[in-house]
Amino acid sequence: MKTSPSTPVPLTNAQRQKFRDYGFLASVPILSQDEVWELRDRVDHIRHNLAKYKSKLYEVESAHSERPDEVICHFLGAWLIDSKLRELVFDPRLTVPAAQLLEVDRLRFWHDQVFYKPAMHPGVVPWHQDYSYWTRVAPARHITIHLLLDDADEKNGCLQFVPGSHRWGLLPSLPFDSPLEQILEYLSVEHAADFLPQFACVPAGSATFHHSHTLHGSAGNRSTRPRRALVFNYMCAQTRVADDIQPLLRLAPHLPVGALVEGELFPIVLPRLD
Ligand SMILES: O=C(O)CCC(=O)C(=O)O
Repeated sequence: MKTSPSTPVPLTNAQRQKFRDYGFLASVPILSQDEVWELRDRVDHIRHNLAKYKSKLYEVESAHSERPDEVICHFLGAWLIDSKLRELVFDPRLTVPAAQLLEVDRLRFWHDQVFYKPAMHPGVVPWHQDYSYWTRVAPARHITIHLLLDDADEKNGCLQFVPGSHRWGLLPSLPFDSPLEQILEYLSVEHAADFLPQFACVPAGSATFHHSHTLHGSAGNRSTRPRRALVFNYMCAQTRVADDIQPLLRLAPHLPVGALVEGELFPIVLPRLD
């Protein structure tokens, strides 16, 4: 069967079971080589012009702006600026497997992220669970897709996951510039014994999928290659506001507690409504 570039390959039952058991799935091919090259250029353009684009993004990691030689580049909201990134948010190659793994029929977009690790850079992403940063919305039914724009391996700081940690309950959130292993201070004796990270070596154009409670992080880049990744965060369509002390994202309208998280910034991506 001939498939168009945007045709998703459904995940197998074995892949879905692996996600349920371990809390992550690697590595799923998504992009063609041409798309990878194009996206590298687009992401690099935004990164080189962060001062210009800052007001159009949800967030630029302040610790990186202050200490770029120590903290990696991380920003949210590039889908608002770049048309190809916007298309990807709705791309069935991302949304269909995400809905399959989340076990939902309707999927809503939460936000995107870019993580850029320059060559020979010490910056880490400390061990964390994504939902520890998202408790202002509920229920906790979210999934993260980490899509590589460079081959990622141990040397250039690929993502690492702790299998089974999605069943450990919610741990505290830590600042982005914390040391890699800070979370170990908060683990019970049992969980510390089960803290057995696995490296996710993933080629450019492929992605990992992880559960909102799976512990993950990444070490510094000891290679002469950059490690660029696009991240797409999705959630179930019924997600509601749990805390309305401020808007959920910098450019988002204020939604009251109990309101559905909906509107232009939080579109339904599956089924496609166009
Ligand atoms: O790219 C990284 O090293 C971290 C990514 C991450 O934390 C995420 O995808 O949730």
